[in-house]
Amino acid sequence: MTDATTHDQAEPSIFTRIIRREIPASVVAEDEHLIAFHDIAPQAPVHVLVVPKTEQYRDVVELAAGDPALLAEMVAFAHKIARDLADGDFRLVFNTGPEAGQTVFHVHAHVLAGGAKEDSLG
Ligand code: DGP
Repeated sequence: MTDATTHDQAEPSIFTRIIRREIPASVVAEDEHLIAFHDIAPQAPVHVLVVPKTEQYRDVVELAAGDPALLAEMVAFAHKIARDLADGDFRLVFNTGPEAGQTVFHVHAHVLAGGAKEDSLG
């Protein structure tokens, strides 16, 4: 069975299209394996998506099984973004499966943080 949410997509994911610069995004960091850009519908003062450039893994469960080192890179990337854009503290959310709210089946982490360093009460 195929539908818009299966992994065997003939079409590149929306995130692959951002990686290829086919559609615009506000990119905050990028390296050989990962890209990070602001979420189009932010749920926190800082809401950045960290996305592997490979679209081999549909969710964090597949990624953890297939390439745990890349998952560790995502965590380190998220920490750097939280330090650069906020006070260093952050939530890391991996929606996993449609019933949990996952809508893009190209693994990604939501980095949610408090905002500008000068706004921090800490
Ligand atoms: P999830 O629900 O966990 O699959 O998160 C997908 C997120 O991707 C959602 O918060 C909105 C974001 N998103 C979807 N399309 C685009 C886009 O074209 N640009 C950007 N920047 N974010 C997008």
